[in-house]
Amino acid sequence: MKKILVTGALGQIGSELVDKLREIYGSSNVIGTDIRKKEEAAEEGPFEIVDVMDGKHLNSVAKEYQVDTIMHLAALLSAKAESFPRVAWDLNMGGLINALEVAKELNLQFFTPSSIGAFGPSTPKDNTPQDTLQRPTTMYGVNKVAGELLADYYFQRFDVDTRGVRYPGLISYVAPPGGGTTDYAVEIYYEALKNKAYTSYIREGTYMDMMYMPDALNAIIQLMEADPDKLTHRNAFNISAMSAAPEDFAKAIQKYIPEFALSYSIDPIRQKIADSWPNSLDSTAAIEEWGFKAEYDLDKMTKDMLEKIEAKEK
Ligand code: NAD
Ligand code: AKB
Repeated sequence: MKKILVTGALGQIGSELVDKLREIYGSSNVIGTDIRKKEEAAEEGPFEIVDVMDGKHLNSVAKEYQVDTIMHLAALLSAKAESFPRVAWDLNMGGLINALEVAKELNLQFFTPSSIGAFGPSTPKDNTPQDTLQRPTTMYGVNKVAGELLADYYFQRFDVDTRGVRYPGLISYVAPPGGGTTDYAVEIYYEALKNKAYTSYIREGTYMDMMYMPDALNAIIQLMEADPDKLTHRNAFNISAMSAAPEDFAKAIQKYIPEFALSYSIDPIRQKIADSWPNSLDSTAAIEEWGFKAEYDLDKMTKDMLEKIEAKEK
């Protein structure tokens, strides 16, 4: 049985990942940690306040609970990182190396997500290969490329069992997104139900890869349980479920809310970030090496998102 510590556990991914891991491995075997506390309901299992910038404390909590795995999620996302680049560097790199050091010292399996943000304007835009040019022009992207390399380094140099994926924009209804470029693809569903209209800060025709949260969570579990002998790429597997632009979301929503109207008011900072990212990723390596498969396309996700948000907001 695994015993897993999750950092950044109250964020968009962590809020659902911790519950899913607890269903699989048992509540007492998943230790949620974050720099802040949950406001509303009590946690269903162990939870500790941990600032990932304090490596000693992270180490002592991992030791106290005798975990064998660390899933490191604490980070600043792309739009926020562009507003606070120095803070992003300190957290995204400092937190990561602290978590890797804990994994090295305590001999833990390690997971951390990279992103489509690890690519830049000179990367091939369509069906972006697994191994290709990575010259991102955002602080978030610089952090993600450095993070991919650092996780590879800890595997090669110290034999830490590091694994990771490059997530697309993630869409979910449980916790709000934390300040990324792809957040519009979550907001659009809430606004569709509330106001039957949405003003997108991303321009028409801007394609980015997206994925529904259940597929993102399954990917973590599958990759972490994969036979290590089959993994050629350990960190930063491209994974993709759909490539979509704002008008594609609008069309999918209009099947359920015909009067839904989409308008645009472009945010130049987030548009510039989006323009520097790929349109779609090639997931062949993830499919071949550990059997990655996405269950949700845009239509199936849209139906589920609208139903779940409606039920939640009642
Ligand atoms: P998020 O912003 O929703 O959550 C991050 C969490 O980290 C928050 O709960 C925050 O309180 C916590 N945190 C911030 N500073 C901390 C600190 N010093 N110590 C401990 N905790 C701290 O992020 P997310 O969307 O859940 O993303 C998690 C990881 O996945 C990040 O590495 C992100 O880059 C990556 N990722 C996310 C997406 C996405 O669409 N959500 C896509 C690609 C990659
Ligand atoms: C962001 O927009 O910053 C994230 C990501 C794709 O990494 N959703």
